[in-house]
Amino acid sequence: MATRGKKMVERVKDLMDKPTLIRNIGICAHIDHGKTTLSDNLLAGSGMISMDLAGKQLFMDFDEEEQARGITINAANVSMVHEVAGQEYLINLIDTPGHVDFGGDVTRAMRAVDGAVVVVDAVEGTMPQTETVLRQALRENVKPILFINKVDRLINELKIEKKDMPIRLGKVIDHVNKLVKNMSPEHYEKDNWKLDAAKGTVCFGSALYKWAVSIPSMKNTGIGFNEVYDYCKAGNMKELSQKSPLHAVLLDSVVHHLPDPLEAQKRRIPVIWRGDKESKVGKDLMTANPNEEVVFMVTKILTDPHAGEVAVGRLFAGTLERGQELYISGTAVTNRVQSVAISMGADRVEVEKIPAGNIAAVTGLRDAIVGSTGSTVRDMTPFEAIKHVSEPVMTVAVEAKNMKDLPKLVEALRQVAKEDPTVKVEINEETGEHLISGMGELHLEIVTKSRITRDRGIEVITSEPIVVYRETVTGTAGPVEGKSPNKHNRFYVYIEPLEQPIFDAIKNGDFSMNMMELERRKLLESLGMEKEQAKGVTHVYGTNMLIDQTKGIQYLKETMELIIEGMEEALKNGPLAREPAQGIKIRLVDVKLHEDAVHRGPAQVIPAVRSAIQGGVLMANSTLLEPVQKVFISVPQAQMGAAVREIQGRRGVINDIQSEGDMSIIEGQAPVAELFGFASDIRGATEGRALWNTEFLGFFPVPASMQNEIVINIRKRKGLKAEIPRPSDFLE
Ligand SMILES: Nc1nc2c(ncn2[C@@H]2O[C@H](COP(=O)(O)OP(=O)(O)OP(=O)(O)O)[C@@H](O)[C@H]2O)c(=O)[nH]1
Ligand SMILES: [Mg+2]
Repeated sequence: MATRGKKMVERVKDLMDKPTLIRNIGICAHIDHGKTTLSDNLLAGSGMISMDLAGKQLFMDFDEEEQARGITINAANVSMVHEVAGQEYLINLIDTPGHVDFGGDVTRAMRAVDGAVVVVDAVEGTMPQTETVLRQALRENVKPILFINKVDRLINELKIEKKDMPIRLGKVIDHVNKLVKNMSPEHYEKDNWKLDAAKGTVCFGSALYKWAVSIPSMKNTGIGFNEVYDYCKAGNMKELSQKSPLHAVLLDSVVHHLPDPLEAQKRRIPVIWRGDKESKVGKDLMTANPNEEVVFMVTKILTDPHAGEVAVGRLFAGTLERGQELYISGTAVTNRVQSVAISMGADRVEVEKIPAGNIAAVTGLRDAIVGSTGSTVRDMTPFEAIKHVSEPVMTVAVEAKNMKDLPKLVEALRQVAKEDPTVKVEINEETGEHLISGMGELHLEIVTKSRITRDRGIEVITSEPIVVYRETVTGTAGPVEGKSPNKHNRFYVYIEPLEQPIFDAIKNGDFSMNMMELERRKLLESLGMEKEQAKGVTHVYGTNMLIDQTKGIQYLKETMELIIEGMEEALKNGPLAREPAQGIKIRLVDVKLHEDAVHRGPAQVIPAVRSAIQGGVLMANSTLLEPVQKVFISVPQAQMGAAVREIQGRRGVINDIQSEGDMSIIEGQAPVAELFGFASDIRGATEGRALWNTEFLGFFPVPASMQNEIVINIRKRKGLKAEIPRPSDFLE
């Protein structure tokens, strides 16, 4: 690998500044559909690993935990060169995980790439995560092509007949097209992103046995479905893979149908960057101009035992070089670029410079977190935040086993939070009991066992996971008066539920405070907000909105920062159970301020605003929300009843049951709180015959009859007064 890698680097370097010869692609799919095996094929095709090892080495699953569990946990990057029709191309590839707990890595990878190879298992067909990854790609304006994998299983295990093969495969394509069309009619129709075998945007094959075909490839190789069928039946896939190798067929499709960075950035910048497209830097972003200011977005942070922290991301403009000072969004500082490198799976190879349109690994950006924009431009409008589809639903408390590890643990937790924005960390240096929230049990296990104990040698005691709740309002209240401790400042607010369409727009990134003001107002009005209110939107915190509807109040402008701080304090830990608040609209309608700045400082304004909001929330029918997951179960007919009962017994709902041959596909949903232990229960109930997976659905109100009890339990656990709080606890 070392020598192969070296030569490769030289070839990569030669192509880096020829954007039309670059493709930045992500491999994404439902769990186990064969992404990493497919990536091995491409690596072998480029000569980076031996063809014999492809499919066994799982080069991109270089973490020992990944090898041990047989799943991908981390998205991994590699740059390689392929020759297509006599021309060399640079392929920057990201292999993403399929397990839902690591879905955040897929979302982040989609920001770095321009095209996606969506892999679908020919036997399983499209699955819940297929839908999710497609949605993520489309949202980022990343163009998909389709690879239908494991076709060998269709022939050798399912033993379908030759004539049924095109029908069966056609069904998968139709289904994927239906998804694309529903999710994004514009992409489907206007951009012509419909997947079309005749055009070559669909390939069929077997990553394990290293062959593939597409309609264009059939014309060149003479290998079509008939031949594929015969080779598979004859157990001679080796010859098939020589006549029609996967890497050649698929990369042909990648090169012809996925956009180069020049074409892609024109289309992608408007959705991922809200700054002025007509400005100098706006134009440079749209054209991936390598000769101007640097604009880099960090999509992944790795900790390397030697190099320390490595920020990997997409360079959208300028050329990265050692020694550059980059402003890091969200901080007041600059960081000096210490090295720039290209990624080679677990390894990185340092290079002199990397021009726009590539994926780069940079050291020295110690203040960057995943999602940061690093730029030579001061006050650069940052890229839009990466919107994750799932939210943390579970929390564990961790404590250092040895006192001496206390500071190291705090440091490790800070680092974990920087690397993975889907992990929420709450550090409590007083009690030493820190909270880590994540997507699920596996996610939390990886954070505690791999990231903290294995990578950093810190032994910890971890609690059982507990559910994360949210608070919101379903009624309205106001005007609620909040008084400052010195009584000289008063704030009057209305508390209301935020309109659902606006809530959704914030969640999926259609709305952002980075938008130009007029554009922002227009959007809010189109989503049903009154003009007056849309004009007053001052701050968005999570999915909560502060609207200033006051007029001509002296000193208000200079006080606004403190008001915002008060809002954030009130909503970070809601008044009901100190869980985060969501979907609350706060309208500030009147303010009285002391004319002397000394008497309207932080110690006065923050508590006044905070208490008005906390009291107001409790008056507006405060409601506790719990996370709910979709549950998909595939089980033989005979065990269907038992599987259904497993969901229903957990305050669950069955949404759909379909049968396919002898199998039933059950789609339901249930609260996370009830799903602990589901794995072993469903195994027991169905004699181990059920295949199942879950996906985040959202936060929903707990049953009204249970709310008080749950609130009191959370409060007890947190050491709060074991009573339902009242508005008067916050207001005078
Ligand atoms: N029969 C057959 N098995 C395959 C094929 N491709 C992959 N597999 C097997 O499917 C399993 C999963 O393959 P991976 O490549 O790890 O799948 P993945 O999509 O990367 O999985 P995650 O990253 O964990 O989501 C492995 O046991 C592979 O050997 C194929 O074309 N045919
Ligand atoms: Mg994988």
